[in-house]
Amino acid sequence: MRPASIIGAPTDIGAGTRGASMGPEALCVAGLVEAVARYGCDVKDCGNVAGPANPGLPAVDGFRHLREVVQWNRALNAAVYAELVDGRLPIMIGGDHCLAIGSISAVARHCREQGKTLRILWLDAHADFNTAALTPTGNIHGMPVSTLCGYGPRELVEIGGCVPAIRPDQIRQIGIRSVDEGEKRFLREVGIEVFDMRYIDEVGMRRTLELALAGMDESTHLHVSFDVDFLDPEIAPGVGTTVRGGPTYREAQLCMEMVADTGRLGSLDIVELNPALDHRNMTAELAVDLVESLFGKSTLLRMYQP
Ligand code: B3U
Ligand code: MN
Ligand code: MN
Repeated sequence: MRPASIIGAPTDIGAGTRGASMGPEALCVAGLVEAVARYGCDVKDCGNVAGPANPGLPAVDGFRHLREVVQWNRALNAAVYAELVDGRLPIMIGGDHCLAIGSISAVARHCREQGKTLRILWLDAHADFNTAALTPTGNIHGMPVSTLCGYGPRELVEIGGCVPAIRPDQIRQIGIRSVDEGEKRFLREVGIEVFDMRYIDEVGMRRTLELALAGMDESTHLHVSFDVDFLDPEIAPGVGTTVRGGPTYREAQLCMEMVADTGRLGSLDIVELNPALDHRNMTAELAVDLVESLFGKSTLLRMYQP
């Protein structure tokens, strides 16, 4: 396993509910650094990137806090890119999901420069494919995927230095179960591959992951963007926008284990953990538990080989 670097981004600037800004601290209290150290050869805790406070203002022209979101994502983009250039696996801990704009645009730039192909797994209850015209809230954490695909304000789509940062065919969305009407139409139009909860119910997590990971090879850089609201709220209540009917503990474990088996994980986001809504840090501890599987914990336990 490549050496990892943990980068905190303590902000809820793109969210509708306050509190995700406390995510990095809660994940550290739950033992994230030690957990990754157990499975990665070396872990560097880079501390937190800095950015503006949350002014709590209403949306302007379809966006809440656009200027502040740009500032946070610029700082994060630089921090993530620096770790990639150093040959390390960045783990971005948010913070809300608007931060994936900064982290994934850095990963995409690095892949272009290294001649690698990029595959993104987007684990989320939401598609995060809104635009200023489609959004019911103005919250930019509902827009990172569309922004990365080039649909968004110039200041945001240009953060990684190349527009668009990613192509729709590089992304696979898993666990989706809450999509706004206009957003749904736009997803179809652009052709994002979505494995929604109904699909997972029908074919199972194993087949879903086989398909989502298909076509990868030695030159693939795999990025996992893990929105904690992907998980069923019964096991993960500490998020701002719970949607019932998410993956169970076992399904989520299998998902992480199958990613670990590829040996291609190159970068990771852990976002939307909201300690203000959690019970005794249980959601943070669950996220850390799943990250251990992502880094290969269970491959050590795999004894029965039929
Ligand atoms: N689609 C809604 C809700 C939402 C998206 N992402 C989160 N919530 N976390 C929106 O506001 O765009
Ligand atoms: Mn999300
Ligand atoms: Mn979500």
